[in-house]
Amino acid sequence: MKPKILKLKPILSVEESDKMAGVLLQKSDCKILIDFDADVYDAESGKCIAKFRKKVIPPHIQLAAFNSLNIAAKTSMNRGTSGGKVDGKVNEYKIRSNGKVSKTSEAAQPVDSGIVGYFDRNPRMPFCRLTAFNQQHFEKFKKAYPIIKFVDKTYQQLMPEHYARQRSIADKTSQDFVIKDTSFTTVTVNKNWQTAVHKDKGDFADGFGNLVALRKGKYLGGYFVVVRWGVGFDLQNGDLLLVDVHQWHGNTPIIKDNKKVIRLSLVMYYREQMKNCGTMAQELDRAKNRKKGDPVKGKLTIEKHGKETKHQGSNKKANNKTSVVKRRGVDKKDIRKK
Ligand SMILES: O=C(O)CCC(=O)C(=O)O
Ligand SMILES: [Fe+2]
Repeated sequence: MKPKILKLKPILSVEESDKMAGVLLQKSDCKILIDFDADVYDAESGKCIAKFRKKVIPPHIQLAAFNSLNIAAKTSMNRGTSGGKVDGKVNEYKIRSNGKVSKTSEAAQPVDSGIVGYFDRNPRMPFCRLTAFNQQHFEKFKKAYPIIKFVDKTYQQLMPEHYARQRSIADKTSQDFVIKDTSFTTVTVNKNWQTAVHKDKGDFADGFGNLVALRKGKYLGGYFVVVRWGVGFDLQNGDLLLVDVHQWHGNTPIIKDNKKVIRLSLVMYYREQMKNCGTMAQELDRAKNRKKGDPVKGKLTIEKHGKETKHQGSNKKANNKTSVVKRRGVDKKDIRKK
């Protein structure tokens, strides 16, 4: 069956949708619910908002991903706007008592969200690295690889132009920090979490979010809603949603049948700044030799004994060094700002 083509008029202006930041949506915010194959476009600009495909992911691939990634979503305080509002205020970077802006964004509420794959530099950790999950559970990561590869292939088929641009950047990135043979560097894993209205940040600006929900037990809702068009998607097991995550979006409440129910959502993407990563060996050197004020951006040139170091960046070498990083305790907290 061919997907339905829907051309939707916005129900909110840009200004009105901006005001939705941090809001927890209600079911009534979802004016049109999509639970069939559909390509959704903005009627005014003609731009694609989303492509939704039902039951495309084989069950054994979903199950392997669920079993290995279930522990990836850990309580996090770093989900920015998507954590919701506190006292009517959207979470922003905190101003410290000394007047400086805190480098860590504090979510309004702790949420169960984690990251898998690789991560870029940030002020607190100015070096590219494996996520803590990949360092500690690489075998589990390997079991989740088939779903990542499958989603990547489907992304290529459904959005060839966006994919080609994203893949070209991924191919130019140090392969030590790209999920092998894909256009992705990173996967966000959320557990039973109704995200408040937010826009994703840090991912490839011209890319689409690739979303999957792995469901265990029965629940209703948890629809992924793009607020400006009031359009929601009901992600069941096996479904894939490619969506413009740079539009305001959030979930409707997740109404669980019982306490054991799990909704594990996976968001696969390329982190824009990872194009600046050196090889693993270079980044680990950077982690070891970093000094206050090291720039976060830009390719690395490491000076050692007056000479520029040449790195071959073999994986074996990198993995050995990873344990050094772990011992130094610098992998304690992966920061994600969305
Ligand atoms: O779980 C979902 O449906 C949405 C997740 C999301 O938007 C995010 O992690 O940025
Ligand atoms: Fe999002």
